[in-house]
Amino acid sequence: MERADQPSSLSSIAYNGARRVLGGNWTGGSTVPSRTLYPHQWSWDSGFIAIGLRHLSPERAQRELETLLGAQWADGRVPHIVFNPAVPLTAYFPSPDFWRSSAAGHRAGAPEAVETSGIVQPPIHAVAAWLVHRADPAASAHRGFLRRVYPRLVAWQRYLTERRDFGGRGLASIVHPWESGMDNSPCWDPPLSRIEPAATASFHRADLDHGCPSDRPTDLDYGRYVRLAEHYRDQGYADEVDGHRFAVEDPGFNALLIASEHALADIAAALGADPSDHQVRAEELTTTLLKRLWSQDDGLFLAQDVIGGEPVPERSAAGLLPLILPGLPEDVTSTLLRTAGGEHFGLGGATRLVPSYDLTGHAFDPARYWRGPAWFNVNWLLERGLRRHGATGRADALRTTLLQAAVASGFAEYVDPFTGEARGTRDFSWTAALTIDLLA
Ligand code: 9YW
Repeated sequence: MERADQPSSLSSIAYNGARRVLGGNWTGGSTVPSRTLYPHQWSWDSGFIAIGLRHLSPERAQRELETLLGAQWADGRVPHIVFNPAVPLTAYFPSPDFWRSSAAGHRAGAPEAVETSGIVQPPIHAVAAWLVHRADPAASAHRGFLRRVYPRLVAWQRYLTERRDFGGRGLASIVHPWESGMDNSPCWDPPLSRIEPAATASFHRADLDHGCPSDRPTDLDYGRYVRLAEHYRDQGYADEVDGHRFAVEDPGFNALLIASEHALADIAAALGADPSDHQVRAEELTTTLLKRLWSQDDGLFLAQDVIGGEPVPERSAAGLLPLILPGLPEDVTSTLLRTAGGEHFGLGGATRLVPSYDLTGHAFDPARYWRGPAWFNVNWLLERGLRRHGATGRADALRTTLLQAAVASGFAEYVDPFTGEARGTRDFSWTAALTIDLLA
């Protein structure tokens, strides 16, 4: 576990603290992101959590993913929340009575035995499943882990590349800001401005019972989130492009989609199946990502507003996430590396960790959720991206800063990108899980 560049005391404090957080947040079949703020199972959280858990217990990591995939809908979608029936409805908003997933008649085929949301989150899951398998291939094979999850993961990816291909070029669209995992990113402000917000008095924000209002999205944002989700629900969660008021191709979401397609190729090969369909698809999606979302002028990938028919002119850390991918042209990777370290994100200079949004952007706020603070999952992905593209020194430095910030912040949900000061909730699961992965 120890590395030459890592004082052993930091490693052991980080490891023991992270293990305590993950133990406390485990519910028996999955892990809550936070006992207070997020008392159910979240989709991309479980992917990151499984990546860390595999070092503590490969079997628990497998269960984490299998519990999530057990709530998959018949159309292949993996819901962004799987609700715990033992938790009171008032603990989190929107609760199951808002989403009404199990109500009869949904063409999308939501499960009847469990309540879920109807939207999705970024598809990190095949990446996670492959890493979990590799932690203990013999035990994984013995339990038939890959064999069970592979068809579900394929159905999930095909839901995204087929039913969510609203731009007609092969990339998946998100239909709600929550689907990006970066809820109130300034990238969603222009497409959201078309949405009439639901009246604030029509819902109760349970998040404000536990979170500080200045760290959270605004009431205006929430009014728009509620309106969009109600509309999707009232259309029976159908995915006809004309039925949507918000449809955006997000570079972060699509980078994970492509990384997962590569992971499916590895999984197929491990199962003795032909990986070539996944490989070809990953290459085609990468070509499309470059054609459609790359902006040389901005030095990173931009989101594309599918309904408005134009790129969203905002620099978000999501636009750096394709760095995790193989097969990018050399000039694109070198530009991305320059952008990460330049005035907009400041890595290795003005900032300790990459902020979620452009430091020079008009909407930058170092405290407010996805409008500036640094997040551990984003920085963990970038650490892998830096390493993949040979920036080893910068990856090592980012890794050390991540470990220090995780411990100093009490495994915070997010931190101030300049000072590392804790923001949001503490004892946050993916912060703990990715700490363990960085130590391994
Ligand atoms: C919410 C659970 C989720 C994350 C998202 C994050 C937040 C839920 O928490 O959304 O109520 O705001 O934005 O990425 O998965 O940790």
